[in-house]
Amino acid sequence: MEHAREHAQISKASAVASSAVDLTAIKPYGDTLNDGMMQLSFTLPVPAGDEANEAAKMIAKKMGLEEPSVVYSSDLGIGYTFFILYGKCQHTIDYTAIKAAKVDIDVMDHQQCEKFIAENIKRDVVIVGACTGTDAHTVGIDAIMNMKGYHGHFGLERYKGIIAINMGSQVSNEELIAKAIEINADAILVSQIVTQKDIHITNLTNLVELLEAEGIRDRVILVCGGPRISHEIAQELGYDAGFGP
Ligand code: B12
Repeated sequence: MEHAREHAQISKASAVASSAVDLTAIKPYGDTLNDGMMQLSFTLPVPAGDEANEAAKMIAKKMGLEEPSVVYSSDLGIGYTFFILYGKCQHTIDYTAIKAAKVDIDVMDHQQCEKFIAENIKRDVVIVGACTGTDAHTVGIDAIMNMKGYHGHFGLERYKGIIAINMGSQVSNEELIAKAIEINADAILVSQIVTQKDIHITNLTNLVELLEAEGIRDRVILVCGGPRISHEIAQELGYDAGFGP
């Protein structure tokens, strides 16, 4: 009973807090509204110790965080230290003025997709996908393509009216394109999980260039996905759509 009352009080308090939010000037929230509290983590190439902690706080101050405090630091060995640090952000954002790029479509579920294909396309849709370049992460592309799917949604292999060919990982752009031409693919799906040194950008750009050179870019729907992919980035790179986690 006491627990339920506490819960009701907390819900009431949070409803009041959210109605007091000025959406034209939002800032990070930690303990109380507009306190600006942020947590960040990073590594410095210096051995752990008081000087290292001081250096971390100085970096945070230079980034505009006030009252920085190191709440955790750990020696990573051979002269590197990892930090978790709190600080107060002074900047605000006008949330009402934000325009985010979105995939602007009506989302169809499994049955609706199958019905749409049967009634409108009236033939099998051929889709080839791969995790490309040196990237060995298969779980993302499997989530989208494999029969069992992900998070309660079946993958494309399960769909009536779709022929889904999952080439797996570490597939070169050239191999992917050769397969797409061989099977006359309607769509190419690309997964990029490793993003170190922006390798995903280089690799995704190269695929578009090769498709253009082959003269087939306009004949396929080109979609990419991965943890650092957004629809906006995908479109900038010349893709029709992009999806993150
Ligand atoms: C499992 C794993 C591995 C396994 C992969 C096994 C396999 N068969 O896939 C193994 C052990 C092989 C591995 C190796 C490496 N890994 Co690894 N790995 C992971 C881990 C723990 C999980 C990845 C995963 O499966 N996620 C689950 C899936 C479902 O999520 P997802 O891939 O993001 O996919 C979703 C979306 O992104 C999207 N999506 C993805 N692709 C597509 C495609 C389309 C078309 C669409 C529509 C959507 C879509 O939909 C999916 C569902 O929501 C991550 C850390 C993490 N927690 O994410 C590190 C991680 C990805 N690995 C990392 C690294 C560095 C490596 C190695 C380089 C390590 C090393 N030094 O050897 C090697 C890379 C080798 C190589 N050549 O690629 C880093 C990448 C860092 C970076 N910024 O690039 C991570 C983030 C770990 C880390 N924090 O450092 N790894």
